[in-house]
Amino acid sequence: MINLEERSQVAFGKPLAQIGDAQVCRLLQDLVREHCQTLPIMEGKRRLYYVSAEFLIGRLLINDLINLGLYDEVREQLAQAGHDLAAVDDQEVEPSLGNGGLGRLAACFMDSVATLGLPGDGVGLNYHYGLFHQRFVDNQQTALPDEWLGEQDCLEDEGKSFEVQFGDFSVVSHLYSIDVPGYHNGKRNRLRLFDLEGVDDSLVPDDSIDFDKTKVAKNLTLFLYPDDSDEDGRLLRVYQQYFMVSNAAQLIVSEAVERGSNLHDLPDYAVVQINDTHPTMIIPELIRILTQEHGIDFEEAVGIVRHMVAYTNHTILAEALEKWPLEYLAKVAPKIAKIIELLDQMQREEHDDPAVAIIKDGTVHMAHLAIHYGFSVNGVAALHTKILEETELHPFYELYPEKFSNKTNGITFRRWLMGCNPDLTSLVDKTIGTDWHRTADLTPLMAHVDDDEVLDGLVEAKGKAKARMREFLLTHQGVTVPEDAIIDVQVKRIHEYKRQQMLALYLIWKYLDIKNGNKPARPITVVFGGKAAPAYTIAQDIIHLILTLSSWIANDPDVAPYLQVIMIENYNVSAAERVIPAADISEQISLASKEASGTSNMKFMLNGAVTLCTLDGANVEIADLVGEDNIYTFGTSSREVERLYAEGAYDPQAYYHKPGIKLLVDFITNPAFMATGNEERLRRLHDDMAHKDWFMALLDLEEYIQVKERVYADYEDRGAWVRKALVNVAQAGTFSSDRTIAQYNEDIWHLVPQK
Ligand code: NTF
Repeated sequence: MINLEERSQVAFGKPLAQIGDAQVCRLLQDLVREHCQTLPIMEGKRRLYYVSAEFLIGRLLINDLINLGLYDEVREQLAQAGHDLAAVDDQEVEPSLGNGGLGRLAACFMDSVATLGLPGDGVGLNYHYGLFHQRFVDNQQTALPDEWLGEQDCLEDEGKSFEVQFGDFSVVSHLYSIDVPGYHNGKRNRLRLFDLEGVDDSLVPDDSIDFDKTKVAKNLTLFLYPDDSDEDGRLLRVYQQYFMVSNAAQLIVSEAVERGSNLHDLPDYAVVQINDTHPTMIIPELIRILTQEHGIDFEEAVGIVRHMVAYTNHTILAEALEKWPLEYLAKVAPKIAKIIELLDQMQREEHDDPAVAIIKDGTVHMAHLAIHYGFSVNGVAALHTKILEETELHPFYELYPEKFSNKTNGITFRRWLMGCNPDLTSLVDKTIGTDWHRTADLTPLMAHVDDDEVLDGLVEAKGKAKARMREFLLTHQGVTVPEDAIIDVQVKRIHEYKRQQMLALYLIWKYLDIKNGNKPARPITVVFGGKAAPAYTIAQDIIHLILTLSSWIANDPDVAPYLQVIMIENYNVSAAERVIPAADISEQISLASKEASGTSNMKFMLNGAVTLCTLDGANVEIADLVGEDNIYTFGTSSREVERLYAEGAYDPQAYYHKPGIKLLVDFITNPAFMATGNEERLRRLHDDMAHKDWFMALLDLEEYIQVKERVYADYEDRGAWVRKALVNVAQAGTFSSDRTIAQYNEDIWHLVPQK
């Protein structure tokens, strides 16, 4: 039994009804913390260590209340005292420990690992200022430090420290952790975050993310992905990575020994999943510890590590596949560089093929190291894994077919339905009962696709979610969204391959069409959200185009009543939780073959949005599940895209000069429009699209415009549309991260679940 009334009296000497949202938030955080601390930590001889540079965990309060089984009771007691849980939740500062899909995936996975009763922890770094806080000034992105640590942060001090030896100095770490309670199972795991002892926050100014990158012994855990456009920045990333994995490896070895390992049997005690290539140096680091600190001979150490490390690939984009100059590694961690050279030699003795070499021309290919010296490689959606096997990693697939497998991504329904969409959750409960809370099976909803009561319920739930989003956008950005607007959303990191610029070109088309007198049946609100890496100029230009278009349209009285463009400032998990439940249309328009999986596509579907997509990543699997009547697909196939690249056969000029396209691209540099924005940015983007267009936005543009018009028209057949939406919800169960994690465990980790 919890008694918030009494807690309020004890903490603040006031009745619950008389304290503010911030105080209520404090009460609930204390409540959650106390409950978590009473839960035993999951036990098991063999444990998972999920090592990741990012954990985009989002606010914890609601998710923890749900998992601890306190949610309904708390909501009720708060309501009786006149408090709204969502408003209280808004008081929590969102931790800033991740960036995009890869980091959010890691967070969903931790929730599912705990929920399935598997003993396993996340291991990463405690960034004081995260990636950055995005602010828009003059319709451009500026990056500020994201200060999330403070009085009410969620970190527990584990009281553990390790020494990490770099080339010419050493540092000491300090371990903090965040509880990860399983859903209704009375146990917890932890997210374990290493910080740097003596880290110096004063290196960071208030109003920028520039800092002295050379003061490594003081800056290591200040930022996630510090700018790597210069050598100091690249070296700093290597320092961070080695700091992360050295700590992780020392933790793994010391805990295995505590549990009884003699280290020759280490794989019976620990399995390490490395999330993308950032943690790859854990392979040589474990070998170093086993050989140099525990006297195990080199070959045996290599064999031990080979049985305990598994690698997940999250991208085929060349620039995201990490390669470090060997000399960087030699400077940061000379012992590790030496071991990598030995591993490279060993590998060459087995396979005489430069395509699979670890070191090429003095450069270390981190993915190659992970594949040769790990026991498992997986892609994150069926198409992505197929591309890895057949193309990108084909020579490795020939060598080690048994190491490869697919693990299609997933999302936790605790956060992405129960937590963020209470009205849809109650509708589903009322319609099919609550078994899905455990099984994620929503297919019983299929029996209701012609049930008017359920369809009306879905319209009502969507309406309430839209109201919450409108309130969020009004308070956070001062924009008013029309009540009856179609909500059309593209939220994700800004990147050319995701093709936000293609949606921007559509908006120009739509703007001109409305100017020509073709008024849409109802207002359309297009919502963007996402950050661009500070060193990625074209992505900044795309943000500028979107923001400039947004103002341009808002200032045109002929068009503003029918078309609205909003770009959410500082898009993060909390904003996603407001926007995704409200969406009617989910934009997943990457150039086919380039989006490894996508995970927002799954969140939108689960919340009853209809997907408008290319056949890329997990969209392919969504399309198979819902059937062609319940999704809109378009665009050049991934096979054809691969051919165009291979043959250098795509010529953007050929598309640019089509009259219908030229008009749209040239709008960007039309003098009147340009006068409202930044000429340099708009010209650069225009020229890039017309002459380079590396991710082929112009290739698919005409078809995209046609399909979007069809989507908006179909939306007006309200009965048919809502039916589509319900089919999407009903088929989303496959994308529960509980399913994904069960597969990782079955095929890769082999942990024994706790009952
Ligand atoms: C991302 N990769 C992919 O771009 C997404 O398609 C995928 O859904 C997520 O990973 C999760 O698997 C990255 O963020 C990175 F860093 F690998 F580029």
